[in-house]
Amino acid sequence: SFQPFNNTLLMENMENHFIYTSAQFDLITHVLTLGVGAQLGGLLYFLLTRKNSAPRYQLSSVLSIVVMISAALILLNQQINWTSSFKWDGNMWQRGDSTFSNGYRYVNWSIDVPVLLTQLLVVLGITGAKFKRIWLGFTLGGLAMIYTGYIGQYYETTSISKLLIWGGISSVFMVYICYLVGNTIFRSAHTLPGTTGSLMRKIFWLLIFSWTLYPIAYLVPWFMPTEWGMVLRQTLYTVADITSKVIYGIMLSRVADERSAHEGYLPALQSLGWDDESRQ
Ligand code: RET
Repeated sequence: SFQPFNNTLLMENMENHFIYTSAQFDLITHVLTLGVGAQLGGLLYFLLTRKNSAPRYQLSSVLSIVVMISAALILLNQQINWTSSFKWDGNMWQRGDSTFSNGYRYVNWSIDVPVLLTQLLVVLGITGAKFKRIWLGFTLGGLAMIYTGYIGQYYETTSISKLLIWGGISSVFMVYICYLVGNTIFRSAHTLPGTTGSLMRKIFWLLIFSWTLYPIAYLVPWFMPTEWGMVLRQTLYTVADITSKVIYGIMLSRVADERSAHEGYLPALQSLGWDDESRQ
């Protein structure tokens, strides 16, 4: 059970305050490893399919590659950090000589959140002054959301009210970003060819679903301060990482390919199998 250390200076994550069974400890190790594997698989996918779409959309795959590499590194770091922060006493996993921290994730999001949102603008074909304006909203809103949450997560073992207040401030920025994303997608979706408009709407809902998992993970110390809560939190992070980065990137590259095919770009027509009249 949760062991408060009664030390307000001790700003560390709740994961450090439990003793785990081998099943609980292994589940977290494995789920963190799954995260690394998914990002590396995604990396290979984007490297190999990048050239299928027209040059103007290829930047979306390049940005996915940037996200895959930075996420694979941070998740590998989390896995190593986790396994080196506890020691096996023959019966249970006990606290070791170092501290486990989720804070690395937040700092990594400083890169991934602006990059993931920029991909949307690339695939939607938004350029010039409009690009700059929306990009600035995404990036400033994203950084404000992340850094207020970063401060808040330091309080999860000492002050739930501070956790909730910083989380609330962070959520205001998240709502703003989601509004901006929805506005950008729904305004241009009806101008897109074929099924790409409806695909973009699906991407919007995937983004809302996957992004919502992060604040739920943030709130675990409030609604489930137990060993299994910690297993849940790391699982939520991994599901969120796979959907918000890998699946999202694959869906955007599908939109890029279909748009390229509608514009007559041969490699896209060929990779989609649309060049063969008899199959259409
Ligand atoms: C925080 C703090 C609590 C309130 C809210 C949060 C939102 C986090 C989000 C993170 C998204 C991260 C992504 C990373 C991809 O690499 C900061 C947990 C609202 C939405 C997409």
